[in-house]
Amino acid sequence: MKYGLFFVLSSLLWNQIYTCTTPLGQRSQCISLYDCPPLLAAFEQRPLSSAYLRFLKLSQCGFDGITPQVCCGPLGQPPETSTPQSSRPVWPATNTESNSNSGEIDPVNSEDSAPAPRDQCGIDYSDRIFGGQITDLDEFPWMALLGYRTRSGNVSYQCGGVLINSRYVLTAAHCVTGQIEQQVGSLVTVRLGEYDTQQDVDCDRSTCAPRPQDIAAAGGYPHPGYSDKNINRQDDIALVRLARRVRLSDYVKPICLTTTDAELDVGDSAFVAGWGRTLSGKKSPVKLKLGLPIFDKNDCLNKYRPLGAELSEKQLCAGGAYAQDSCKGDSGGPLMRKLSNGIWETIGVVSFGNGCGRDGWPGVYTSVASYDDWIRSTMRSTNK
Ligand code: 4AZ
Repeated sequence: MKYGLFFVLSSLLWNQIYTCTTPLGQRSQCISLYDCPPLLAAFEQRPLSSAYLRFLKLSQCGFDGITPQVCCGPLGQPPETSTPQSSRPVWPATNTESNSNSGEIDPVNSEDSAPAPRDQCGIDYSDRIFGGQITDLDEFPWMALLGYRTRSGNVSYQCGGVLINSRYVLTAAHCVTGQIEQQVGSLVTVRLGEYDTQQDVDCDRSTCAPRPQDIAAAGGYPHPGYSDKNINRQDDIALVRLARRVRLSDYVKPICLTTTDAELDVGDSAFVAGWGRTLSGKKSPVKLKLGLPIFDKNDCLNKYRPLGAELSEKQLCAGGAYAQDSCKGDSGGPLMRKLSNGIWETIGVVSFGNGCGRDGWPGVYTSVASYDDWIRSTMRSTNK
C-alpha cells in the first residue's frame, strides 16, 4: 500500500527544502512526509480514503530518494474540489463516523492536558493469573509500541510506552532522543491495541480485537535533565503526543499514574509488560508480562555504584532474580502495580540494567511519582 502511494506521488523530482504553498493556500516548507505529522497521520490511515489520497497528492512537492516531500501544513478541504459527489465534508473534525478509520486530525482538546481522571484509568477486566508469561488479549490495554523510521524507510518497533490519556504516551527519554536516533531512526509512529505483532487481527478462543491503531507521533518531549552521557540515566522519562486522539476500546485504555504519596516497600509485587527480548534473544511477537518484586534501594545503589551509575532518589529497582527481568525492547514500558481496588497504576518506566536477567541484578526504572509535576506541566504546555 505504501509503495503504491510512493508510486502515485513520484511524478515530481525535487530534493531541496524550499518554500511552497499548501493545498489550503498557506506558505510553508517542502519537507519529508515523515517530518510532517498532520500529513503523515493522514498517510498512515488504513484504509486510505480517496479524499486523503487526493489531499496528499496535492501536497506533494517533490521526492528525496524514495521519500515523498510534502508542502507541510494542516489537513483541510482544498478550495477547488474536482471530486464529484459527496457534499458532506470529509476533512478534520467533521467526520463523525465514530467507527471509521478515516482518522481526522483532532482539534486540541483541553481534556488531554492532564492524565486520565482517576475513575477512567487503570481498568483491566482480564482475570488471568500471573506467573504465566503471555498476556490475555485485553490485558494491559495501555501498552504502546513506539515505531522508528529506519534508513531503509521501514518502521521498526524498538520501545514501549503507556497510554495515559487519549493523546499522550509516557515512555523513556532514551526512546525519543539520543543514540536511538542514530542507531535506529527517529520516532514517527505509535501503535496501540497491539497483541501479536505477527498477526493482522488478533483473536483468542472467543473474540477478535479490532486492528491496532497506528498514530503518527506529533511530538516527543524528553525530560530536559536527560542526557545520553549520564551513565546513571537520570531523568529517563518522556512524553509522546499523538497526532490525533486514540479511539478507546476494551483493548485501548489509559493507565493511572501513581499518586505521589504512594509508598513502595521492598518485596512488593510489581509487573512489567512488553514485546522486548526474551531468553531466546529475540523480541517477543506477543505481549508478555512478568511479576517482579521491588528491590531494596540501598542494595541496588551498592550494586550499580561500582559500574559508575550513581542512582538517584528518582529511580526504582525491581527484579534481581535469574531470567526474571525486562530487557532490550521493553525500554519505555511500564513498571506497574495493581491497587487493592483493582485499579492499575504505573510506578516506573523501564530504563536500564546491567544486561538482562542476571541473578542479583535488578532492573532500574524511572520513578513516575518523582515526575508527577513534570508530566502534568509538560502535558499542559504541549497540548496545543
Ligand atoms: C535495554 O537495553 C534494557 N533489565 C532495558 C531494560 C533493562 C536492561 C536493558 C533492565 O533497553
